[in-house]
Amino acid sequence: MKTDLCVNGKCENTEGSWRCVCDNHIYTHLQNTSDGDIQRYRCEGDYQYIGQLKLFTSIEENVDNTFWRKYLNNKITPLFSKRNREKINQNDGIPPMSDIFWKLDFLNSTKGSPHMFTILYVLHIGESVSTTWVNKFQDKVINESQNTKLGTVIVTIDKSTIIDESIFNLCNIDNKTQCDTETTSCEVHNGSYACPCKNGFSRQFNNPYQCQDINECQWKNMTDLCQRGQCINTEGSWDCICRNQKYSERYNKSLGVEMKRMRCEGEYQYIGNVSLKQGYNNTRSHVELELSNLFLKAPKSVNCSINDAAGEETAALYDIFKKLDIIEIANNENGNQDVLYVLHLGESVSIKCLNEKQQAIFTGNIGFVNASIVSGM
Ligand SMILES: [Ca+2]
Repeated sequence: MKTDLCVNGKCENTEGSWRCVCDNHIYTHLQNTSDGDIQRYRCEGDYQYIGQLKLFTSIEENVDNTFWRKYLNNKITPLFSKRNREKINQNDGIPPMSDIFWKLDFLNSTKGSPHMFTILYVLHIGESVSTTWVNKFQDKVINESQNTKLGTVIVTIDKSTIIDESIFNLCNIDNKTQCDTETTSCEVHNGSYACPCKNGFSRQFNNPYQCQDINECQWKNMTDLCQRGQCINTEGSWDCICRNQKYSERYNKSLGVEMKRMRCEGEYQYIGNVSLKQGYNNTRSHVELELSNLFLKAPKSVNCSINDAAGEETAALYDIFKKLDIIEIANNENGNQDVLYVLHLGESVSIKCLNEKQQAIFTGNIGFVNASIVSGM
């Protein structure tokens, strides 16, 4: 059968023979297995799983990383690569481990209580399978409590595990992946890893390991990102420089994705007054808080036309509201209390508009009787 001759690859006929072409793999490995007189090839990737062995040794002298490397090469690797091992999950189409096993790479060793060691290794497999499956297969290959002798040291396996990817994986080990740490994050799934771009970066052509900065300032809607200022591109982000303005204000609005936007603003002050019914909690700090909250929570529809040279756009009051300072609270002849305050806004708006909008915001709230903006400053 054709698929048996060229597993995971494309079988191409040639004059007098045929060949197996592999693509879409990190790298390919042509495995030549003998099945009678027929040669078979298999296209493979490099899928990596982190294994852990807990071991006892008869002595502790000279049991170092060199010793463990040798132990993995001489005693453990042959267990995985031994041919004709019993197939498991055969119905799922997963081939025997010996067909897809590449190699074991030593990672590190740690010494626990006397005569006890833990070694970590990377198991390279040619196909993507779940860690559960690799664990199951390792259980069949490695017999716990099994003694082996390496040199003068007797090694007893206490426990073998394939570590669950969600707990510890290649991304957690320095230099084990090619993901660029500045521009990408690292994710693993069933033995392979990917390097998705961090926010503010986009995929570089043909490079799965690195991303490049997005120049947000070149976007068509840059004027939305940095209103009335100069957009400056930065690595992974951007900034907005305001000229001839007292300060800039950041605020978030949805541009399809969660995105910061900035607006250069000045400081414009208006004096207003509001009458509140007696009996209301008219302490200075309470009134200041209540009135400020009304501006901050003003409906989006409550906009004011901006009457500067640039402007036909409208600003929502909650966007340009800075703060409200109480000047004084005094009793009036109607038995109510007059509150005089300064309203600080980031944009210049007409007093007429502000009066209308403020009326809409206050009506039906706190002990409101009436209000007006007296003047701009
Ligand atoms: Ca940028």
